[in-house]
Amino acid sequence: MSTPSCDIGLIGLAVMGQNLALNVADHGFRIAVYNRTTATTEKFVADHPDTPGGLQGETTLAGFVQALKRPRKIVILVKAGAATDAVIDGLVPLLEPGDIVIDGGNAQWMDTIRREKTLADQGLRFVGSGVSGGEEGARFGPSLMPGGDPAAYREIEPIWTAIAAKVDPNSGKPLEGAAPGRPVTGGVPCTTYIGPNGAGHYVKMVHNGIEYGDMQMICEAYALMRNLLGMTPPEIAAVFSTWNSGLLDSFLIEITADILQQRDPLTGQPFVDVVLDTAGQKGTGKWTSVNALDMGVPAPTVAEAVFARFLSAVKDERTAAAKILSGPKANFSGDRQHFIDAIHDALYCSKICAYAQGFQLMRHAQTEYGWQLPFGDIAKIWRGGCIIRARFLQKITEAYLRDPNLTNLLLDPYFRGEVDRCQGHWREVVGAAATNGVPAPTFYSALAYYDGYRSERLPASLLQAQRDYFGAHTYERTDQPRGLFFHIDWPVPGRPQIQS
Ligand code: 2AM
Repeated sequence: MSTPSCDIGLIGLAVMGQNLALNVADHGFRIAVYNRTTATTEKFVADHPDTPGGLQGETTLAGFVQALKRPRKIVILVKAGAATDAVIDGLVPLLEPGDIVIDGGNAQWMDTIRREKTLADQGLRFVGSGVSGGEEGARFGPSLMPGGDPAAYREIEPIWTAIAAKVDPNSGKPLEGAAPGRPVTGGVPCTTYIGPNGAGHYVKMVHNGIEYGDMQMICEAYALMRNLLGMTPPEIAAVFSTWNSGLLDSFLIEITADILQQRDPLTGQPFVDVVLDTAGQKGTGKWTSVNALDMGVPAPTVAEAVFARFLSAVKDERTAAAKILSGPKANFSGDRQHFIDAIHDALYCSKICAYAQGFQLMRHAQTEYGWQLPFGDIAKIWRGGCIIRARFLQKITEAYLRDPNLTNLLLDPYFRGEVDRCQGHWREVVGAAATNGVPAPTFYSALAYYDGYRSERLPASLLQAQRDYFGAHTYERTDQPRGLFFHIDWPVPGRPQIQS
């Protein structure tokens, strides 16, 4: 048996796995790779003979495990769910105490909690690491959200730090210029230890929930410019380009400007017009929303973004309904530049609310699951590599530096001031969207969240009275301490008296 020579191993050579393996090898680490289908491994290794660290293809799991220096570090990047369990089951009998298994897939955090416990019972260490940034991120620097045994993370930290995206320490902007074999040097790496067991995958899920919100909000801004202002896709692209050098500077705004400039190679039409308007999803936004409902945390804007995708998916029903249901005809007669600026502010405020909701979710989850999440650092590692990377995140980091126990992002002095400054425009846009029949569900939802959150008194008093009326669910009184419950006997038909 030859001496183990690999610093780390990776199982699963689909797109993400291949790109992450190349990223690791670019940084001088020798990596063993294994894939269920051997031909994929052989082709991958043959296609990349000259990486700085070196790729070592293995055709059996046993050979793969033997190629690794101890404690072994094995990244699994297969389809989340049953495939991950199948790979772990095959691997465990070949491992020795102290070895580290890292799931880099989009696992559901409860699965990660379960797997971490099962492996810990067998003396093995398990890290569930969120990996965001798609193919490009995996290749040149993703945002990494590792959770699990802290000592296990320390073992993989040099590799995680090397392969993560890097941002400028002063501006927080992602550092560019990576090329195969010439990775970015310096900068602040977009990885940090998130917390025990499923914390990393939980935070990755919330990242994706926020991403759903960000994307939908951009689409609503586009729809208002297109359908209410009658602007063409290239004109709207120019607006997004301008926005990308201001407060909204972000990867998603940047790619939106590119997309809106793109023409369809087949017809020459604006590309956005030939794409069918039905949005797909892989489920992380839904998980985020289900978890919000399970924990009883108000995260309506993220959920609204998921529902907007569902509504887009019932294309046939919408096509039929469009012929039957009436509404106002969009008609704009104001100052166009003023309204474009107002859309900017509506998008900005809605975005602040979506992030506030995402951080609220994490705040509740840490109580639910016994974590201590580093909120400021989470915002920090989202500044580069991932899909929601944005200048804005620097401000969230600063907010949590000011107050690590911040109850809600909306209460931070900076964000409070920004919403105060921009809310007039936000209300104007929501009003115009409603008046003109342009659906803007996340703009509406975020505004309702904001107004609800700042309301000392909500009509829930009436709601609770209704519950007491029909179901004797009791109520608390404004003039009595919390936790004391009262009930009055409501009239029933034929017995119309009220008693106290
Ligand atoms: P394959 O190339 O042999 O299909 C994405 O599907 C990745 O996960 C691929 O590398 C795929 O391997 C791998 N994968 C999917 N299901 C798997 C399983 N049950 N066991 C091992 N690898 C699996």
